[in-house]
Amino acid sequence: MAQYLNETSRTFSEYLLIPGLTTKDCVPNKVSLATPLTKFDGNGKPAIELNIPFVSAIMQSVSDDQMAIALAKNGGLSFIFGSQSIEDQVEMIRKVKNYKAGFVVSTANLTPENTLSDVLSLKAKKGHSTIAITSDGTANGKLLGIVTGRDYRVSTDGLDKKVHSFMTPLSELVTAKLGVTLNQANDIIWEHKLNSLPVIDEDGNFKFFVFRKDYDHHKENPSELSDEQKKLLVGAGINTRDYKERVPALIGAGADVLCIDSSDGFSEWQKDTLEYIKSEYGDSVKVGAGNVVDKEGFLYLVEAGADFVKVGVGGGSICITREQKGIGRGQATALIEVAQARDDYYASTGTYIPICSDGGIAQDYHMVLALAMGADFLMMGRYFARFDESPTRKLLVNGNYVKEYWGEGSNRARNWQRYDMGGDDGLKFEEGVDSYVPYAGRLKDNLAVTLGKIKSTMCSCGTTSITMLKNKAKITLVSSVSIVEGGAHDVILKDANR
Ligand code: RVP
Repeated sequence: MAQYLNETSRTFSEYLLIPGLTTKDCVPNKVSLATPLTKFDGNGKPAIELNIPFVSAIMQSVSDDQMAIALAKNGGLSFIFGSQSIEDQVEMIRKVKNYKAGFVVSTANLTPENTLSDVLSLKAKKGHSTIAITSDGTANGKLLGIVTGRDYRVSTDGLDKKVHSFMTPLSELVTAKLGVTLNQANDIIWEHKLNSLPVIDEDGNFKFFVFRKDYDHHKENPSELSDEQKKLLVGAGINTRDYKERVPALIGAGADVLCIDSSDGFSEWQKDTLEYIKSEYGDSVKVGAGNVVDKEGFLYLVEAGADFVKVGVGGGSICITREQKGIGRGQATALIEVAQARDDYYASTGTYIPICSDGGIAQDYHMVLALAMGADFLMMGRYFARFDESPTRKLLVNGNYVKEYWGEGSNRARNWQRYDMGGDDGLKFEEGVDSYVPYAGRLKDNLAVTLGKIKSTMCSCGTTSITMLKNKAKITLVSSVSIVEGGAHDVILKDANR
């Protein structure tokens, strides 16, 4: 006989938080939103930690290199979608890792024998006005000088003028030796009022530029998520089909963390994929798995080697899996059960495996509820799809600006691997829709408001960290009648659009 779970499966909207004592030192600017992304290592610390508890969904309409850069600059992380060729995904990862967050390998280089015409066309092609002049015109040749817009005047200089006659030669350049830290490099930049500082090795070979404007950007984004070389962190989605080719290519391109992307992750396909990655790379490659909705699924993926586990089936805003297949579970109920399983696993083994609540966040307050219910971080699609930085078109529909947003299970995405049940004849039915979401502007501005709300709620609960919130939160179920009470009611609104 089938097993019946008597507990009703519930969503976030059915819960609220009860305020706790807010002490005077419990103020929003003291709240830390740092949270683990991957399994804790032997030192009791996560191998990777996020500065805000958000990752963007592994979707064509959400997570490309632009989104990844914007989100990492603000403390979160994107998983670049895997439903594209390995080459294209690798290229996106490279773009994020080469983003100018500190030491930049120069992509605009010439030799002294090149001409002003070459300088102008390279500048037009690459968009950089600082060009390194090296012995062989590569990014690692002997540095001989640099050319910037201040070294020539297009109106009076002949286009065939040789670079060596107008470049700023090495003898007049301030340079730094390889090994310099970013802070030291910035001190040199300020001391000498430079726009760029070339970094060279002991033999005079060119290695990097450090740009003044990057440092300014860096200061504007204090929660930036970057590695030791100040390169932004980025994740990548993978599938259970071509991982033997895709994973090495992504790791080679610098992906910091991987995640197996599947609507139903409680499968032997995921186990095989995890085991392959761990046997090839040991613990040096971090990989998440999912999605699951109960303890059994969680433990299965953990035993197979997952560094984090994603929770949620059928709750995504564009997802119709529940309607199509009749599988799934209310997101809140799934999360609460898996969070308990994670805590029990930690208590019995000493190993902490972070969990991610994926999909179904429809209101900002759902985020703080999900964290209180035990999510270490949240994956969101709809939320990020609304911003300038998402990869889709912004359109004017019925007088309102919208952005396109489609599911990975829609015909448009053609991501059949995500719904793979082992056959080889493609998908027979859709599990996602093609839709619009209201356009909302810049990611940074929206995040500031959302994070402000989360911090404010955490203070109302008397907590200043996500761990404290998980341990101290008091959560109550709400009746459908009291949900009505929670909005404006029994008044005539002056702004009918509210
Ligand atoms: P949401 O944030 O509610 O828009 O949900 C995003 C999540 O929905 C994704 O992270 C993924 O788990 C799921 N998804 C993506 N495509 C589809 C689909 O086509 N059914 N579902």
